[in-house]
Amino acid sequence: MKNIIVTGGAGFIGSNFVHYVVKHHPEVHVTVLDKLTYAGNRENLAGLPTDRVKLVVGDIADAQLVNSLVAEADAVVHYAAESHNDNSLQDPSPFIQTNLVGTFTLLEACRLKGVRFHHVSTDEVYGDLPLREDLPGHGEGPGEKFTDHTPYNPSSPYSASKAGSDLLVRAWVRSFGLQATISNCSNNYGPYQHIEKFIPRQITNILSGERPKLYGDGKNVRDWIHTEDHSAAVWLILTKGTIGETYLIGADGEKDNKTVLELILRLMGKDAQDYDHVNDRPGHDLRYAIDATKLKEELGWQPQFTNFEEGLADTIDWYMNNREWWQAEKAAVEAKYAENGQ
Ligand code: NAD
Ligand code: TDX
Repeated sequence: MKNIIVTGGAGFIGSNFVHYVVKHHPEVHVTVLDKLTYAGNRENLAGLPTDRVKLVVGDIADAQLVNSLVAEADAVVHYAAESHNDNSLQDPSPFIQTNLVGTFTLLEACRLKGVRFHHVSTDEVYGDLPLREDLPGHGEGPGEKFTDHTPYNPSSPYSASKAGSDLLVRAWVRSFGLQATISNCSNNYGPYQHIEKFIPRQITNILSGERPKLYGDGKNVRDWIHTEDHSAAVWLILTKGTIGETYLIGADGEKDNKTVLELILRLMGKDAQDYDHVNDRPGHDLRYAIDATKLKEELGWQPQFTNFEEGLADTIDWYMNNREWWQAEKAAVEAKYAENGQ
């Protein structure tokens, strides 16, 4: 595994993975293929050694470009996607183009060249779970978290497009013998996350003197994992995972949105009630929760960043210390939300 392509490597999780590989695997050269959409930023790769990381600005749906890059690679790690649920409710079309047609284009290139493929996906393909308080026994029994046997049941155009891309990968494995694995991870947090997403939006609201915005009653639960733990899991699956298998990645980090927001406010020295309730997201998934037993037992993965409060405090520091990274975009992101009463 000397030459890898990381698609979407200038986005949030992809760039964290590139930093992780540069730090921990000195023998590896990374080619980042990224279109630099609104969510991609070449600054996310700043400071990395140019002899080990090369950025190619281009579209994963450009078959000619993809074929030429894949011909030189040992593996493709596929992060590139349209990734924001709220955007998919306003305009689904780029989600279909990038997440489905783009993934198809990469799969065809890897099939033709016999190249290893790892597909990065989300727990949202499984739909949602009932809130623990609504479950008999309070949600501790089997079947009350997602496993790789949970039926697909996506809710939004975003999650449906990711579910479709996962199924394409499975078909390419079965029908063409593609050397591929899939991982479905829970909600990531950490540096370089776009300020449209929940945690950075609230931190940057507070830093800009605006009130944080909570959708609905804030009871919806997300299963938070630090992006560094996600990167370690993806590397392990890429190098040691069983071909054709799906691994779920999660760090037992379930928290409702209200709790997370109140913690952010407290860590930033504000009154924990100092936020607005805004319009809920249509079709808003109630709860995600991952059972990562397979990844732990088969590949020996364990999350390292399990102190959420500490990880959140570091993330807050990162946004405080990197204002120039987000400030220019803040007003436009908020104006777009305001159009929907959010
Ligand atoms: P992001 O939106 O921050 O980054 C996406 C990157 O892909 C950007 O750099 C963008 O420029 C690039 N891109 C978009 N369309 C492209 C195209 N057509 N060609 C080339 N590049 C393109 O997303 P993220 O949050 O870092 O998510 C990365 C991946 O991880 C996605 O596949 C997402 O589904 C998955 N995932 C995300 C989370 C999460 O919590 N954010 C959780 C589980 C899985
Ligand atoms: O301002 C907000 N207020 C709010 O209450 C925003 C932006 C979000 N929310 C809520 C909605 C969700 O319940 O916070 C929760 C998290 O929202 P997002 O950050 O938009 O994430 P989510 O919809 O859970 O999806 C994320 O995790 C799974 C990523 O964006 C996806 O790419 C990934 O697949």
